[in-house]
Parts: sequence; structure tokens; C-alpha cells
Amino acid sequence: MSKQIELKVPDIGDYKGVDVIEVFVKVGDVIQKDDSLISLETDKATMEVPANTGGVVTEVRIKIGDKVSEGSVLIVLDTDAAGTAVASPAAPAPVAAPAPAPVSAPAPAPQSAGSAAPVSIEVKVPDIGDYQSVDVIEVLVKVGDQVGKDDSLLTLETDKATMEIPAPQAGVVQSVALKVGDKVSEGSLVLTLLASGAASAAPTPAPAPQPAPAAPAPVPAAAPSAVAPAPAAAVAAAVDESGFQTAHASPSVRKFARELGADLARIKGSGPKGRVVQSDIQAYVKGVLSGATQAVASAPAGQGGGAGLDLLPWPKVDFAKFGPVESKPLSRIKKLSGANLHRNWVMIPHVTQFDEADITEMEAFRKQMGDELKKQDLKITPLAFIIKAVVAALKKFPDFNASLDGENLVLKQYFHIGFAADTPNGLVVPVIRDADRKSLLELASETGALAAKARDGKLLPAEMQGGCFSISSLGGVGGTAFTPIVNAPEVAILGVSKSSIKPVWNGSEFAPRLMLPLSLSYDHRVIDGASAARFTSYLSQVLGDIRRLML
Ligand code: CAO
Repeated sequence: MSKQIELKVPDIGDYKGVDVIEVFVKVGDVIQKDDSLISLETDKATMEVPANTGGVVTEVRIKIGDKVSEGSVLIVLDTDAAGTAVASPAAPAPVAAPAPAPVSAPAPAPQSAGSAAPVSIEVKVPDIGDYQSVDVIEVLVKVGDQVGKDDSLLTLETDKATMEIPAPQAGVVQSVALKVGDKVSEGSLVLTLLASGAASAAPTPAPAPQPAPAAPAPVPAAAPSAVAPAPAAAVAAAVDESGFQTAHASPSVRKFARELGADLARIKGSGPKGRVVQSDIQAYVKGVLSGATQAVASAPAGQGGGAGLDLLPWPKVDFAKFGPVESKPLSRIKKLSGANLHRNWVMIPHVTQFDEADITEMEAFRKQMGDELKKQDLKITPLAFIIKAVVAALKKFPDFNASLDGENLVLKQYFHIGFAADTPNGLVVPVIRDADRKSLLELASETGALAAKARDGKLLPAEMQGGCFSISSLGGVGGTAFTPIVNAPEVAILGVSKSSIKPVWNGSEFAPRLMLPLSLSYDHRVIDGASAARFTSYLSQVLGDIRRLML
């Protein structure tokens, strides 16, 4: 015969008529002792009410928005249902009450008490150097949590670092004395712990806090995936820490979001007053994994501080309704380069600087050389000259031969130049290593060989790595200008369009000159507009007078 018991709201201090803001269970759920049933919110704190026993939920008597007080019935539980893992069979009593911080609560029984009786200890903020009144930015545990020795209890933030305060020993959290936003110093009470085992009889001082490399940085780091060569992981795009901390969500939901690497700041809450609830996180993560949501590192949606891409879902159209169609999968290269291009386009603030180089003389020289080279079965195109000129400009403007690494600029002392190559399967960017040490002819033969390899799909991964700056030449195809996308982690890319004869004023008359259009896209976080204009002017001068390439 089944045994039905009612689980009620325990002693929650002086609070009456408290809002139910989340309900974690539904009829049919199999729950364990200490599983959270509901989340309550007062004007001061959020608290979760755990089950004091396990069983199968047969009735849920409350819903979000209800107001409850001590003794209100939450759910009815069948503690004898087959297959139920009941942690505490002898506990059909009213709910043992973990109460909210800072209200101290009756202690839940420890999971394994060991031979010695558990002892209640106070955990205090240990020696944290000279810091006083340090901000609590995260409370990582709640009443009823089982913690292990050295598990992090809370995160503090000074103007210089974040640090986590570890548990001095294992046990069950009885009460939490702090909340986010409190200020603490050495000796401030963090929580009381029902320490397990004999060793707990004498509370050990908590070890000194460690700098927390994985913890939120005081200042959100510069978009890390801007320098990551691989496509950004979907869910774990850079978390907006300040947004995360101020997001409206309960501690357990925060913990859940942390575990999944989901940025609370980007998640719209469906709970009361826009509170983010667990199902919002699940829906968000599902959306990211299915591609419907973009987890790009941008600021949170609708929060003045630089709204995120709160985009509409991609339009779903039945194209066949409008005429015959054929569906063809994207090539592997297109899928890979598409993800990289998308990230670069979204994460890098692009500006494109346009210019023109007078290549009349360069072309005359190239043609002259070309006739000679033909006899040796060699070909030289404008690209080899452009690579040479780009290397000269990179030497003069080293910020263009750099990558962002957090708040540092990594300046490269080598000159590996990538060039976009159009292949039947999509775009690839082979890299010419040490272009500064190669002659025009070497550059011409190497670009030719790499382009042929690219077209045959035979480029090795090493031949596409280590680039400092890229050139995208559409000169052989056509067009007057375009805006290439910076190839992260590089900070600039040169687009080259088709040269054409134009009338150019030489001081006394218009003369026909062969003009080469240049389009330099750059990362405006690293490069200023004036530097970009200087870079393209210098490039034009060098291409206009190739004797400078000898310098
Ligand atoms: N203006 C006028 N003519 C040009 C030119 C320019 N800027 N650049 C090249 N040409 C000419 C060449 O001289 C050659 O003519 P001839 O055969 O009469 O000498 C012809 O155009 C074809 O050149 P090419 O394209 O075979 O050789 P290249 O060295 O210029 O380019 C490569 C090699 C691999 C860059 C090119 O084949 C290619 O794939 N380009 C496309 C790159 C691309 O898709 N970029 C867009 C990426 S999205 O940002």
C-alpha cells in the first residue's frame, strides 16, 4: 500500500505570504531527499525548499505566483512507490526546513556521518591580505548543500583579483550568513557547517584564498574568441560577468548556468519580474545547440550596456512552394570557413579603408619580366608584387602585424602572409612563410604552387597556419572595391580589385594611368583610421614606385 505524505513549507523565520517564484517538480517526478522543490523570494533573499524525503510526486499544490507561509502544503509524495530511491525512509514528517540566509535552519542530516558525531562549525573569511570590506560577488552554496573539503563557498572580488573561499572541511551547510553584494573582511562569518567525521570536532581555519583563474575576472576580459583560431564553442562563448552577476536568477539557477557555461546575461527570464528560471536556461542551451540562438560574445539583450544579438529565428521557407529547387549540402570547407567568417564579422569592429595605387610602371615591368619568364615556363602576377609591398608596409606599421591577446597586442617579428584562394570547394587561405626573405620570383612560384595545391584540395593544415596578415585578391576576376572580413586572429586584411586605366591629373594634364583599387579592412580595436590611411598611402607609394621594394 502506498504511503502518501504532504511536504510543507518549513520554518522560514518571520516571513509570511512569500512569493513562489519557481516550482522544480511536477506530478510523476521521482525525487530524492534534499532535491529542491520550490524557490521562494522575499524582499531580501531567495531561498529554495528541499524535500526531506524521497518519493514520487503525486500532487503539486502550489504554482508560480502563489504566496506561502510556514506550514503551507507544497506537494504530496508517495514514499512507497516501486522503484523509488527513498533516502530517508523514516522521514514522513513535515519538511525539515532549510531556511534562507541569514536565517539559521535546522540542520539536515549529513549524508554519511562516519563514526564520530557531526559537529557544527562556523566558517569565517580567512586571511585575505590587507583587504577590508571586499565585495561578495557569488555565493556558491545554499543551505542543505553537501560540500567537500576545499569546495568553493563564495567568490570575493577586490579591485585587483577575484578569489574563492574554500570549505575548511567537508560537511552540510546549515546556514549561510552572506549574500551577493555584502562586504566582508577577515573573520566575517560565511556560514555554519555541520562538519562530518571525527576530524570535524575542532574547526580548522580555512586556508588562505587562492586567486581564482577560472573565476570571473574583475574586468571582463577582451573577447577571447577574437584571438581563437577555432570557431567559438556554441554555449561557452565569453560570459558577460557583470551581466551574469546582476541577472535576476536564484543561486541554483546561477549554478546550473555556470555548469553549462550559459551566460545568464543573454537569457530572457520567463519567471516573475523577468526572473531567469531553470527551464529558460534549458531552452537557451537547446537553442544554441540547434543553431537557432547565437551565443556570440556580445552584450546582453535589452540592457542599455550594449544590447546583444536578440535576433529573430532564421526564416523557415518552403522554397519548393515557389518553384523547383534542389538541395545541396555545404562543402566541409564552406562550413568551416563560414563559422570562422561569421565569428570574425560579428566580433571584430570592422572598418574598411579604400585607396588606389598607380601601378602603371609596376605592370610595365611585370609584363617585361613575364615575357622573359615565359621562356622558363614561369608566371608572375601582380600578387607577388603586392605581397612584397605589404611586407614593406608591415615593417613600417608593426601594429598591422599583430594579434590581440586579451588586453595585450602581440607584435610578430616574422612576416607570414596568407592569400585567399578560390577553390571549387570554397575559400582557403594558404600562407607564405617568411615572405620578407623571398624574392619576387620565389613569391610568384610559391603562390602559384600553393594556389594549385589549394584547388586540388591538397593543402596541408600547416600550410594554412601562422599567418600574420591576409590578402584577398579578386583582381583576376573583377570588381572595383569590396570589404573583406578580417581573418582573426589577424588584425587587418587587404582586398585587391581589378586594375583599370583612369585619367589621373599629373599637375599639367590628365594622363592615362593603370590604377589598382585597394580595400583594407581592419580591426578598429587595434588600428585607428589615421593609421589605416597611412598604411594604404604607403602601400600605394611602394606599388607606384617599385624601386622602393629594393629598400
Ligand atoms: N588587376 C587586373 N588584373 C589582375 C589583377 C588585378 N589586380 N590581379 C591579377 N590579375 C590578372 C593576372 O595578371 C592574370 O592575368 P594574365 O593571365 O593575363 O596574366 C589574371 O588576372 C588571373 O590571375 P590569377 O587569379 O590566376 O592569379 P593571381 O596571382 O592574381 O591570384 C589567386 C591567385 C589564388 C589569389 C587567385 O587565383 C584567387 O583564387 N583569387 C580569388 C581570391 C578570392 O576568392 N578572394 C575573395 C575572398 S573573400 O574575402
